Amino acid sequence: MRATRRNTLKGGLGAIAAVQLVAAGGVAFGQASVSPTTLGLGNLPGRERRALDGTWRYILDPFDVAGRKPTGRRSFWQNRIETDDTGLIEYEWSSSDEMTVPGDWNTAEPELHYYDGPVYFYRTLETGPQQGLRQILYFEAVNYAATIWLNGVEIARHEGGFTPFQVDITDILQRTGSGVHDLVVRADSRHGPETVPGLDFDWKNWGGITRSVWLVEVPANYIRDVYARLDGDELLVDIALDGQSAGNASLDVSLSGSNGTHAAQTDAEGRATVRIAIAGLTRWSPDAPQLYDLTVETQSDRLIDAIGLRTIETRGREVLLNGEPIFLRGISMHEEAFGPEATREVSQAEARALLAEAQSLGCNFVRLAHYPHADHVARLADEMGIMLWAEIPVYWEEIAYDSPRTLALARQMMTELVMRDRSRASVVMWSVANETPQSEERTRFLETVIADVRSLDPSRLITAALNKNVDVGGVRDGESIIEVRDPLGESLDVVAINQYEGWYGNRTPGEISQVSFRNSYEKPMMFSEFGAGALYGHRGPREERWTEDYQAWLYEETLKVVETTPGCVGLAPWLLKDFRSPRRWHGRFQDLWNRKGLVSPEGGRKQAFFVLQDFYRRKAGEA
Ligand code: GCB
Repeated sequence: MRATRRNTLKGGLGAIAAVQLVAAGGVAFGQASVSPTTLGLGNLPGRERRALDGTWRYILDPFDVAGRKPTGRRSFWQNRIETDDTGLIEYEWSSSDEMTVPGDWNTAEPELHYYDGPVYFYRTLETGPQQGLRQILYFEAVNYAATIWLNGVEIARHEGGFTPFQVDITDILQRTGSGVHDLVVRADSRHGPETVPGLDFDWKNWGGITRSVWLVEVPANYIRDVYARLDGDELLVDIALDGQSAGNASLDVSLSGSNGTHAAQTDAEGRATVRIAIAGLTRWSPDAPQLYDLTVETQSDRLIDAIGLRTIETRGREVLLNGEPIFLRGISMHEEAFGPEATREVSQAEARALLAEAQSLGCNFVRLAHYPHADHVARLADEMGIMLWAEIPVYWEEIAYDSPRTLALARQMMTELVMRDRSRASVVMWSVANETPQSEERTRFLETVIADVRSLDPSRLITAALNKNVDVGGVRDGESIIEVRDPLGESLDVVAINQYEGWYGNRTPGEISQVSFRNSYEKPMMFSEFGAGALYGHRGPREERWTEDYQAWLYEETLKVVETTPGCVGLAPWLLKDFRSPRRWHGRFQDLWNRKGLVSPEGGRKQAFFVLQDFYRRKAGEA
């Protein structure tokens, strides 16, 4: 079965989806013949859908034998049963172990805590062809590489652990008819030299079907995507229809709170743009996170999305929200829920708790590090009034910046993220990378990704967290001037830097005031990270590392520098909550957790939390 993409994207990005990305570790199942839809359905929550979450069976293949040396005996993608004429079969789905989807296998089973490799998942899917409807399997995220089979036939592959992909199974169902179908997913959590991220990253590599799986039903002629953003006093709505009657079709668009319905006609390719005057409607902001229902209706389909109306732009060294300068009172955060043991799966309620903690800290901005967080996070932020930074895991130096395969992968990931979230008012910034080493290849690589983002979504700011090894501009009277001179800065709207004065390197927190930061670009600058490790409850003299007191002191000193840095539009210190990382080995203080959180895994607030909270209260008062 060939899953074809029916629409290509304007701006020459169509080629991305044609790239056949082989699973990490070079696993390829015969000739690559399928490719999942990269640019598929927008607005998942607005669709008719059935969750395929719950109990799935699983089989572990630690040596990747089935992938590398497939035989009928271990063809896990088929639901085979041994009978006299089939010969030996060394697995049986109906007696295999069970696991809950969505979830990560690391916390589901104690013995899988550090398992890194392929796992096959199985469940049945009861459905059949439906007159006038298309049925689409939608995976919110599988970490890291996924292969999907329906009734033993490979129907899709996808690489990248944090973005959605989908496959239209309508035609298969037409052929196979109604009944109980076998659905198998292979999730391979391994990374390699050409993956994104690469082989080294500072978070736990949670493996599995980590977000929900859906069977989405859309009419044969359906609204595939709606992209809404402000253009001055007008809402600009781009609509893409799919299906045989997508071209020259009529549709209606309306926005709650504004008068009337706007009729339009699609072009031959099924696209239309509608402009809606929004004078008099409330602009979305952290102080007033007002949302309006945007409804698009065709003859056969109707899609509603709750959207916020706001602009975000820069003016010289300022960031303007709805035309007014804004200071980003931020915090960085990984996607891990509160609790004694972290998990990758973060439910809506858990995501809300994390964002609410950021708001208690006084934040109006959250950096979602270092990869796309779940779909519901930006929706919650829309509702709660939090601006977001959304990023892909082009992270550190172990990315093959000279590899066309890796570039295609990064472009695909960024595209999947932007297509998913580009109507969310909360997302104000796309970040293309974190702490990448300076080289020509790196800069060219990221400039290509940036060009994609600008063509997909010209309405947001683009940034990247630049490396802490910024050039030292000079030393004067014992003072160090650190200037941001990464050539990538040319292509960014906001220059963001990660800096760890007082933690990494030789300076103590007391010496942080000797440093001043400069940005050589006539652009806004922000601190995308700073911080120190502290074990919750560990108190002592402030000179002692790992104490809450040291961390609080470092915050006090760094915040003074933040205040005096010219053109500094905000900060997102590292980070809200301690998180799991296998490369944090200190037995006493880390115990395989990165302890730079302002709160402990279970939510205990450290002293530095209150230092930053005071600072943000003051900043909010100044606004
Ligand atoms: C960084 C990275 C972040 C790490 C952090 C640390 O610069 O961007 O992912 O977790 O430092 O704790 O060292």
